[in-house]
Amino acid sequence: MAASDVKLLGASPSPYVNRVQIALNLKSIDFEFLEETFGAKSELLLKSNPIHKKIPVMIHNDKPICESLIIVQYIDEVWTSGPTILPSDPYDRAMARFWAAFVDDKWYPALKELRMAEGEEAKTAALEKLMEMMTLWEDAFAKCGKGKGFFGGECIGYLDIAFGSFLGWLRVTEEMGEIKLIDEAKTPGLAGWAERFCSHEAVKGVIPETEKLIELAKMFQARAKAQSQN
Ligand SMILES: N[C@@H](CCC(=O)N[C@@H](CS)C(=O)NCC(=O)O)C(=O)O
Repeated sequence: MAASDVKLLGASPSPYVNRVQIALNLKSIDFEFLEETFGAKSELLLKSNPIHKKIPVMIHNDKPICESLIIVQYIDEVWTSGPTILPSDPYDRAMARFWAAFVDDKWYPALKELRMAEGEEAKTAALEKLMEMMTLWEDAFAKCGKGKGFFGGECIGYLDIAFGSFLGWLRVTEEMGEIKLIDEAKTPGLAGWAERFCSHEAVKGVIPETEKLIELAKMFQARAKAQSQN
């Protein structure tokens, strides 16, 4: 597949964009990365994703595909020769989709809530909620991974990509809040998985360094504060 056939509209700090980068890397597909400027939306983005106006958008042979998880599934369906991303067993596939939806609907909003929480009471409540979810993840890892190294089993799969793409932002929350969310003692399965995931060839260099994300997080916080005072 020629490089010009696949374009990705995105921004490196976005975990949703990182999902698509990882899936394309896994399948060894060359693509052109079109970096969107933070706070501005290019004409191409508005034209390609007029409904949500969000990144990522993948343009394949001039046809836009939106929504990160839909793009990852599309990649798996189009490039069947590379490693398989979705589990082949229908039940395993259903579970991977269930937990991937949990990332977007419940877990990431809870992580964000903790990062933005102000005051001890709000922070403690948000942390408690998130720690309960981390226990659920430890259990889901054992069940989905069936004792192997990844949620997808021997290899990185759909749920690894869906959840793992948020590890950079998880570390930001840990460092800024001086807390531990993935812990050798409490969540040993996840701790080993996070290490393996981040050092995988398809992932290395995709998830930005924590320091860079912290700078961005501070900017978001300052902006949210300024907006709430206006
Ligand atoms: N559900 C979408 C979420 C994508 C998303 O929230 N993208 C953010 C960047 S991290 C964005 O484009 N935000 C711009 C906006 O909300 O206007 C997906 O999975 O692709």
